Amino acid sequence: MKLALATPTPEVEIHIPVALLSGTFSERLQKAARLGYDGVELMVVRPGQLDARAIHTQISESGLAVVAIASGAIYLVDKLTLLASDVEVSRQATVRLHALIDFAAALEAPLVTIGSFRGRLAWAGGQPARKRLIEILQMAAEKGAERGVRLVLEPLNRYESDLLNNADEGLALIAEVGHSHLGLLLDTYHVNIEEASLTEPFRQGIAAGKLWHVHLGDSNRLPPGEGHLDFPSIIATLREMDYQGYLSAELLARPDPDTAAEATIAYMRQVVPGT
Ligand code: LER
Ligand code: MN
Repeated sequence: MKLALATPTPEVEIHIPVALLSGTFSERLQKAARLGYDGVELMVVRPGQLDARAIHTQISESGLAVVAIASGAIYLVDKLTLLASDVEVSRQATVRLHALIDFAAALEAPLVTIGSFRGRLAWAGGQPARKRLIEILQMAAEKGAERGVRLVLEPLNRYESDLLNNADEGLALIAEVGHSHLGLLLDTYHVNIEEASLTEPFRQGIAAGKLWHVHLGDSNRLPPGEGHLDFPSIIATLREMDYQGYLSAELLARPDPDTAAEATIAYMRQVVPGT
């Protein structure tokens, strides 16, 4: 099973609490490769400010794969969400999502994630906004299909989202959108808060052919092994179900971003034979 970690692209200047590794972008790539990670999940905010070709070359030279383009930092930095109270903000967020898909295609990244970037129903006028999200996702998935990029929706815990808190809800919305290029991302930290079982949601997502990405974080959002989640059971389920995606560390950079990245891979090597 392949391991990745989440780290920002060079234009992101503010601190992202769940981003790993310190130093320049190039130093972070070198560190990830040296630690033994297989890939990086890039937290992108303004793709228009990035030279995709140069980044593609830099990453290829590091020997890493770009496993996903993450949208969460867009909300943190630019306060754009797909479901915003201001229709203009929502429009700008949709344009940004399309730019992320183009950026992913340029980097040959297979996935674009949609977690906190989707916004909240409460901000966008309640239940009717769900229909708006479905339309936005249909159009974005269609663009993804043209570019060879898939989108993954991430259920978030109830304190961070009022729309999609668990795998059931995620899979239901994905079925409503009904597009081959929209799937599911499960984050072990959110699964622990919202689900009745720590393993069934993974089984369910894979059985539906929709679980394409996994975020790693322990019960306290620290590196795996530093909380009380049963990672061996999660990994056994993923193996049994022949999960083909990445496990991508997106967790609190404590005590510092390098130590958290080292602790994650050291622990995962113990519980995932062959990493
Ligand atoms: C936020 O808690 C999270 O898990 C991110 O992946 C969502 O954007
Ligand atoms: Mn996550």
